[in-house]
Amino acid sequence: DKLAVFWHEGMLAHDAGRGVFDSGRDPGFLDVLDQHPENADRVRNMVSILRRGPIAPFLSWHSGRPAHASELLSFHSSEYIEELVQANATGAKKFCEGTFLNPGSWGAALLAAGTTLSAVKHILDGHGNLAYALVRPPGHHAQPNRADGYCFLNNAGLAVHLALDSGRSKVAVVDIDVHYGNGTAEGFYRMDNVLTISLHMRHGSWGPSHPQSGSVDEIGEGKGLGYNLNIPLPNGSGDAGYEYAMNELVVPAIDKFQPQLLVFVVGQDSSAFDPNGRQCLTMEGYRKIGQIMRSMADRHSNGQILIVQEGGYHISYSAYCLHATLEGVLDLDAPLLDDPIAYYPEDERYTMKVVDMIKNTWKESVP
Ligand code: 6DK
Ligand code: ZN
Repeated sequence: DKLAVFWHEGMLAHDAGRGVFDSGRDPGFLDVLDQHPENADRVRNMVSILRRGPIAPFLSWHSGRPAHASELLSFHSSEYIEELVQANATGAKKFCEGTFLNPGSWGAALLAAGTTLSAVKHILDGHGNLAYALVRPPGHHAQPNRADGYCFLNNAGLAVHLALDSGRSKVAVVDIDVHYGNGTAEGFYRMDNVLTISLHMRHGSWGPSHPQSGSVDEIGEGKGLGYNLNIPLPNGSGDAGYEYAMNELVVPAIDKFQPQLLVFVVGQDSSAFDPNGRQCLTMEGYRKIGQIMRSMADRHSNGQILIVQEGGYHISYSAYCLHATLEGVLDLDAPLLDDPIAYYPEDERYTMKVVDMIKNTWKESVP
């Protein structure tokens, strides 16, 4: 069974601008501004590694499509959609810090939502068990009433609603983007048929961390009490910490909930090299998380997983981590792709040995 990749190059038309890492003052402090971290190039590299990397034979490619405005109302309010349509008609609008709707953005956002719907429909219609929506702009901060954190439409949330409407009675969302999936959590906060789980940077563990919520005591409300699991992890958490959190928290929660569909919300900004995160996952950790997700899907949802793309800002390592994650989900016998960057020794005993050697050499060579 191949993993179906849903993609549409129209999503490259969203240009979020430049310079979000400068001071925000006018004039800024810097002459050379970086691209907005959520740029088209990062996704171009994801497309190319999936087409040209060793995973290519295990994938099939499918075109995405724009969502109809009416399809957005399962998750979003009509007032908010009207606000987006107006902003697009007017030209451009800054919704909040780092979140710019420019000409081309609305078309891309509609494609991201529609492409995610196509991906989940592929599973719901029985065409395959594994589908990946390679989409931008991202969605997991987008709330029913509000754009937030580079996101306009909650792509994964819309897919969850389509699954529910198609007769799946329980859906679980596991979000490993380094930021809290606050929009998705909010959309399902009062529901007991959608279990939302997010692993993310603990608020306060790093200056500009986003959003300012996601603590462990936010567990849902009303009927939804106990159906939102937040796993805020300390700064610097890596492969071992994430695997432990998956096995000790996520797996038992999913086993108890017994979802009929798993939605795996992925962001490669939990990697060790991401400018927008301070966690330390490597390809190995991503591969392991992918494997764990697959084993849960095999146990509960007939192997069915919808994977939805969110953040991931290192221009090359994000693509590699995506490759590793999908390898894990495919449950291949051996890793297909070596890590080009990350190498960590077990501990620093070797460093100390080297320091001792230098100390001796220095002593012997100085007259
Ligand atoms: N910084 C995402 O990866 C988006 O989760 C992350 C959005 C991070 C926003 C960081 C931010 C500030 C805030 C105030 C002042 C300066 C900098 F949605 C995803 F793309 F997936 O706001
Ligand atoms: Zn993120």
